[in-house]
Amino acid sequence: MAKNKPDSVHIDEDSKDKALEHNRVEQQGQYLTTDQGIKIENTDDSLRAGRRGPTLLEDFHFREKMTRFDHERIPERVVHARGSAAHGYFQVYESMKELTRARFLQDPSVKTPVFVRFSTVAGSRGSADTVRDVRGFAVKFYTEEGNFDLVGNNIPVFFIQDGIKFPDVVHAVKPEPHHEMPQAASAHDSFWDFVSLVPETAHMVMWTMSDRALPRSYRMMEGFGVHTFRFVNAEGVSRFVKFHWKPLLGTHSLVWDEAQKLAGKDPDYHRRDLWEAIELGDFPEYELAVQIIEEEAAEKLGIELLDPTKLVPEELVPVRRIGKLTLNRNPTNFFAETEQVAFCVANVVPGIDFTNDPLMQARLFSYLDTQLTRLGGPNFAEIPINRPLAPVHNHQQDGFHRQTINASRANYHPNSLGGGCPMMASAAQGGFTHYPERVRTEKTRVRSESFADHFSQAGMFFRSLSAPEKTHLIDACRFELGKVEIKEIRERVLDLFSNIDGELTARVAEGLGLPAPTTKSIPKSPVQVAPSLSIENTKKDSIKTRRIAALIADGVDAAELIDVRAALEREGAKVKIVAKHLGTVKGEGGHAVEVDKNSITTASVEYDAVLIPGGAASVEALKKDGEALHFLQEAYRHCKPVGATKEGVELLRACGIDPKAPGVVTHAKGGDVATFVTGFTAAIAKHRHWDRADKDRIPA
Ligand code: HDE
Repeated sequence: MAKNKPDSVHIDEDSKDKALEHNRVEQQGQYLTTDQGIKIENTDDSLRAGRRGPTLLEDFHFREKMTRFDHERIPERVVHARGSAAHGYFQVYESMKELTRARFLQDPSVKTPVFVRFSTVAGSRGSADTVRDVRGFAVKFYTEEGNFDLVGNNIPVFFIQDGIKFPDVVHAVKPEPHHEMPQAASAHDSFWDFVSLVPETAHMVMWTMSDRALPRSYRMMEGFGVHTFRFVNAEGVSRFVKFHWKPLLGTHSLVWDEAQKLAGKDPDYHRRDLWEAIELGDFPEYELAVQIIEEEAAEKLGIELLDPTKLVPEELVPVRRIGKLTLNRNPTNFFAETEQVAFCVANVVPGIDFTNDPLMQARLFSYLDTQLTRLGGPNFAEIPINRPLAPVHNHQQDGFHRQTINASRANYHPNSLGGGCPMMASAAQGGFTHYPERVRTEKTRVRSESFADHFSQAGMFFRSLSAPEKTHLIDACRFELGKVEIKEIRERVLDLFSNIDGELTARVAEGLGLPAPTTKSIPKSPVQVAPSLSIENTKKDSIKTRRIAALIADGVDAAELIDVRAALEREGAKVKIVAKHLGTVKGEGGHAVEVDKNSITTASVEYDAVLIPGGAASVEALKKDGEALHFLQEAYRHCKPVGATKEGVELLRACGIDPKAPGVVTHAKGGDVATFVTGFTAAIAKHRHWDRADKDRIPA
């Protein structure tokens, strides 16, 4: 039916959920049918000529069932193949009117629906979650003006300065072409060969060797837009903007030994963590933050804003928190939503614009291009998860799997047959106008001189880390380069490192048994040390959602365990009772304690802290149980908080653990439970206690 008025749209937190509802199909109480709706009487036996005879071609149900199965797979993403996603909403704290005309950033009462996909980069769809890698942090905002995709990572810089090198860096890090090894790992010759020959990788390599590449949880990592974007306001004034996501639970990481063990014990560790948190109502929250840089200030900054291997330290340009993202709903179907979602850097709304960062420019092309293959043609924006809530009207048509039935005879512009519709929209009517940046220059393949410094920020990052973080980074380099087979590559990487920092080079060289090259003269960064880059300096004020294992056996002091558990859970932690067998454990005085996990199905690496409750018989049994001893020793070695009450303290001693070591909290007989809980809570909030001098002699 012809209409005179443009469609208007009212968006609230549930709009996308309601839109998806049209595509959800409930199977409960329904008959099994073919794709044509024919009811089926038997799906377990194929149609055959006689009971022992051949299957007949006319069995349309068998053929359809098998054909559909044969074609279930689509190509996995060429990078970021392994991912997990969630729905939620975004709300701005106050109007950003002065900075941008983007409508979803104007009104604090508006809840814009979002879909967020987290991912690893190098591994295949079935690879483990906890590998050393960058994590993707892609957010699709379904705004009233159309979709805005902020396709970021958990690391604020990138390996290369120009997108034309992306196929090279990805080929180098992916499994090697001759034998398709190793899976989801950068610890191999081709990656480090590339690094050693491309010095612009130096800064990002510092990040990927750091604890940032081993997040504890998708809920506990930062996100970054990486490139410099533009905010443009209604007056057409443009300012540069860097986007950040700050997790409200703080930023926390795993240790490498733990990450490797988790990859075997629970390859879905991050996916499960995200899923379970949302199911339990512990909704992950992140603040959107921006660094705003006026055009005039950009030149004086001393940092090339178009170079994606550079960040702008928070110490130089403050980070302003402008709104909050809450993830509150798991997808209904992994394939339909998480797998088929298509993010694109080019999806922006009026008020947000691009810059000439050559990496960003390449990305503006690549995403839609790859999705044409991955999602089987040009109509993937019609897939429910990708469909904007804003109305879509244009003359695009046909192609594989077209859903929309355009009703107009006029499929071109200009037209008179369709009354000139769809119409153009001026800026005042919400039309997107590109920021009219002045471009007057020659065509060239030459990179700007301002992109020449590859080392000042690599050095700044390394210098900004705490001593334990530096050691983790150095150990990571020793591990990765230790896996490199060709000695010349190791030597060339050391040579590269000698442009970054002397201590780094010397300690990595020592681990590799190679001479350390002399340190080169390292260019100075405008900020020499940026404390904000160290995870240790991020907030550590809550134990919400931390997983605590209580190791128990028959004879546990059940009354006290119940008190301690309740107190920790009041702070938002999750206490899991771990024992030799499932069912119940008999507590002192006959209390029965329900067991959550039997020790054969779980391991210390799945927890943030360990509690050893009192009870003489329980502790005596644990002392003779190798699994329990290993559990505790491993957690201690991974620098996790350990709490022990009464006889529980004896188990620490049996494991060679000093009850006075950092992050070990005890309470002797007759002690005050409340004081113990306060101390243990503070130790858990700190997440890890790196300053355990004796941890390396603990066998685990
Ligand atoms: Fe991507 N990237 N990328 N990337 N990227 C893809 O798009 C690409 C880069 C990022 O959960 C692909 O649909 C090029 C930086 C995320 O679905 C592909 C360059 C950052 C995701 C692609 C980069 C990212 C992708 C693969 C260099 C952080 C996963 C499948 C010029 C700011 C999104 C797809 C999801 C996915 C290209 C560099 C983040 C091939 C050419 C820098 C989070 O188009």
